[in-house]
Amino acid sequence: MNLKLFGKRINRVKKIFFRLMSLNVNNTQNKIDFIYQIEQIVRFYASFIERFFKEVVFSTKKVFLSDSSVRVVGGFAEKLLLRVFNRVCLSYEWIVRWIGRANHKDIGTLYFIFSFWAGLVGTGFRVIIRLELSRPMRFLKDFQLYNVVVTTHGLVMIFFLVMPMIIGGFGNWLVPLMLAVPDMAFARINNLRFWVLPSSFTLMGFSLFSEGGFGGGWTLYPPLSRNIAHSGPAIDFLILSLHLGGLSSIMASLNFYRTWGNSRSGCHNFLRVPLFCRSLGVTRFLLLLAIPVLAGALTMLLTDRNINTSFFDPVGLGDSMLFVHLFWFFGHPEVYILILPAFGIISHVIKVGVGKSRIFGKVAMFWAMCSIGVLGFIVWGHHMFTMGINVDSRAFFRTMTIIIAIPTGVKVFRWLATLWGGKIRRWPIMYWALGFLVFFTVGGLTGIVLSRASLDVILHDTYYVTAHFHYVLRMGAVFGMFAGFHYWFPLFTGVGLHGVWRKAQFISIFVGVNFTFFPQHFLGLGGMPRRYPIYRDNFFFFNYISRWGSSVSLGSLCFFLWIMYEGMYSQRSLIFPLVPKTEVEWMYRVYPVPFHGLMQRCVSYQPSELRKTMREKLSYRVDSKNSLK
Ligand SMILES: [Cu+2]
Repeated sequence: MNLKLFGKRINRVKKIFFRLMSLNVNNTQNKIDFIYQIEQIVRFYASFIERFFKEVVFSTKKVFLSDSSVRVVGGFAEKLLLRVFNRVCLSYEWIVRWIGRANHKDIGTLYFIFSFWAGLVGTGFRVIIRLELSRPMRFLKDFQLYNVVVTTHGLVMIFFLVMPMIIGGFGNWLVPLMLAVPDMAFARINNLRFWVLPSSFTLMGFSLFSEGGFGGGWTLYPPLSRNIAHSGPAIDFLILSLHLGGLSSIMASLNFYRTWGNSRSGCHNFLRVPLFCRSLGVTRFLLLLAIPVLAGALTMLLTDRNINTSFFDPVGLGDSMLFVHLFWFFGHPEVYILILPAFGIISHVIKVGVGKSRIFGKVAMFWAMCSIGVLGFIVWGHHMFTMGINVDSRAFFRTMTIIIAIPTGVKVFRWLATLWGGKIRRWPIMYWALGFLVFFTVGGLTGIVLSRASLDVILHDTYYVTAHFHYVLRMGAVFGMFAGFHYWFPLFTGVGLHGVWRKAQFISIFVGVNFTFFPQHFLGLGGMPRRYPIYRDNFFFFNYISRWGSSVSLGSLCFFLWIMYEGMYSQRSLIFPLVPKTEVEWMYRVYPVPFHGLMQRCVSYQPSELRKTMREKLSYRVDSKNSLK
């Protein structure tokens, strides 16, 4: 083994933590001046505090402070303030880097941090839900509060965990690497699109804490979302929050298409774009078509609430059904927005996990995703079977929904065909990928059950639906994210996580989520409705199991936090990834991937300068050869 190279790489890897947290020391003199000035200011304020204690506190004689103790207080204040201001000015560059700059890798990391944190918030809500349902009316004893928790759990998980992580996090990190381009096409917009997201999340927090919050479910149906039921500003905050989130998504989509369509180099033709990028391409298409419809519906709701229009108010000849149509025209593509990037991730993970250099039927995979995307726009009526929709429409929407099973089946069978004959490696990523395959299929099958209008009339708004979409999203999208996270984590950070513990974590979460959600099928078939904190005694048993499953997966999540901490702490460096050379994002062979990739360096030179540099390099080589002789 080349020891020098080995040592170099180890050093590089050890810098990862500092690369994440520290600063570039470029303008040392400026920084020293800056720190000196700050120090002077701090000393002034500290002396002011000391004088304050001496002249005000001490002179009133109410507080018995001796002269020396005043000096101690002043000295302590000085030290404390100095320390704080030192940190601030030392972190000046840190702040500029993480807030102001627009490197796609940094923004991807920010997305991961933000969405992971939002995921923890959503987890908190689901823990509350399960505690409440462990016995009827056990915990919150408040219907509205329970409904607020349920609503916020749904919104947070969809808009602030899955979408930002899978599109923003993975997308930002991997799309430029996979397309071999320097950065996203509009790097500043990329930065902006991230920073509207915390604002959006804050608005959602405002909604939660203003006048009891909004408890009408994530679908925001009127009349529950009209003034008649929620007169406070909670729903207005929520609408603004979703508007901002939608703005972020639209900016991101345009940016992606610009990067995909215009920044690719000529030799990198469309057929060679990796499947993850293609899945994102379809996702972006869905976002661009669906988000404006949601925005329109929400704006109409906003004007209904605030400037007395009556789009959704029957009294003014409006129609509540209009909102439901518009919402689900967005909402059904939204679930494909959540799951399609996971399809892309799983394709990569399965391909590498069985040691094959290509996925079985890549072209068909792409067209399957396209047809899922297009069909996703004409099935929204399957959410409205119980709302007085006519029989012909029911037949249409039912048929269309069942037809989506075909491209989905194409994808599942192609993943199986890729697995077939390969050597399935016992890597944690394969555990997650196989878990995805099995449970996504289970969720898809219950989806076919629900697509039958006659069955849906019975099962609508029961726990059967809850179980169905949690199998698709909790065990589909989130397992896909876990698979991708474990697969690309060494690429992002240069270190590996603990091999055995990751498998243990998978098994614990596998047990946890199945114990949580499988009993919910039985609850739904038994007729237990969603969104109620109270239930009949005969539903106790399955709710009890579900509650314990939820606790197991909570423990598993804590275990995952520990695994991440341990991985960063132990710094197990990645030297030779066992990834075929077809995987373009791994082509750097230095991990973590350099802050400025190879491509960026090429592009930043003018061609003439590049030629000059190349000539210099060549002549240097020739010279060194000659001198060796
Ligand atoms: Cu749907």
